Amino acid sequence: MNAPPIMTVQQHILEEQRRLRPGASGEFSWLLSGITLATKIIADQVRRAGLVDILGAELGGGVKNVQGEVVQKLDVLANHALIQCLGNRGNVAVMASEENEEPVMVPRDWQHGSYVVVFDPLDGSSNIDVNVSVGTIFSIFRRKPNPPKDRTPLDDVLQPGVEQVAAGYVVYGSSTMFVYTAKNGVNGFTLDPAIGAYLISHPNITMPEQGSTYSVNEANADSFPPAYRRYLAHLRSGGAGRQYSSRYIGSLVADFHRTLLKGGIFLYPPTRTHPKGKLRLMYEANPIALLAEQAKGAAGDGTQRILEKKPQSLHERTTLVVGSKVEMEMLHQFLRE
Ligand code: AFP
Repeated sequence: MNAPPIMTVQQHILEEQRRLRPGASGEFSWLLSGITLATKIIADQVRRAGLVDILGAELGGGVKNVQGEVVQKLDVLANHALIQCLGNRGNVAVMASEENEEPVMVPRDWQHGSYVVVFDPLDGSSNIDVNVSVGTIFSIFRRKPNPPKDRTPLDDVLQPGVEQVAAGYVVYGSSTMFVYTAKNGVNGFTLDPAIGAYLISHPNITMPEQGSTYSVNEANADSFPPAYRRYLAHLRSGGAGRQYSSRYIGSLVADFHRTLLKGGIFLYPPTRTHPKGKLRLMYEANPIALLAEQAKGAAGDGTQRILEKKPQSLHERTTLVVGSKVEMEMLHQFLRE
């Protein structure tokens, strides 16, 4: 009987809560189970993307698939799954999604719901029709105490990343993996499709201090600020003490997942077309930054910690650099010079 214990994500969350916050109401684990449920629905749809006509560009309203069902774009479907599964937990007052212009208020729980969940339901979805990994990213906040009478859903959402109580992602890759932090380290769970449960597969993930991969869209390199260009040339020349490879999928969850497990650095610097960076602060950079820091890596925008940025709007963009300690410190040296 030397086999490791089978531990589901639900069990893990409950045990962590019992250990760290005895007397916790269980509300938080109930909320997270809404996310795991939604992501199992999404994983199932992603697996079938080639079979039912739901992949690729929007086909227009009213288009039917072979079963005569109205075709829904996969990211719309993923958004609905999360909104449905979180909206009936009873403790989520506000949700905000990459797919919705404005935050979504949960009318029934607006008064007493204590959580705010921000998500990108299907990040990297432009990769879906070429069978490349995509992901769901989420970030959870508590609602601010003592709100003004006229508080709006947006007031609840616009909190800096340091206020996150948990964050994570699911990568729909060669297997489906759920990776999350509740600010007590990072743990990874792999979906066992036979029993429909996420089982712990990567306990206490720690980013290596230095990796040997950098990840950046090099087609934009001519318009990166000079310090970024010099830094990348330094890595290529072996100046960081090892030979680097470049890996870029163009799907943040997949690119970060590799960086988290193998170390190295992911960069989306300012470019000519996106002078303030391309990635979204609230539902891409913030959750990824919390995971990176909890795994002993670092994340910034070139000048400050991502987690300290005060968001001005829900869909705000930011530069993002995230990765291992050594690569991040070296980058900051170049940016300071
Ligand atoms: P899509 O969801 O439109 O595919 O965008 C993906 C993304 O937001 C992020 O997942 C990638 O890291 C980044 O964009 C890729 O951007 P470039 O195509 O400009 O490299």
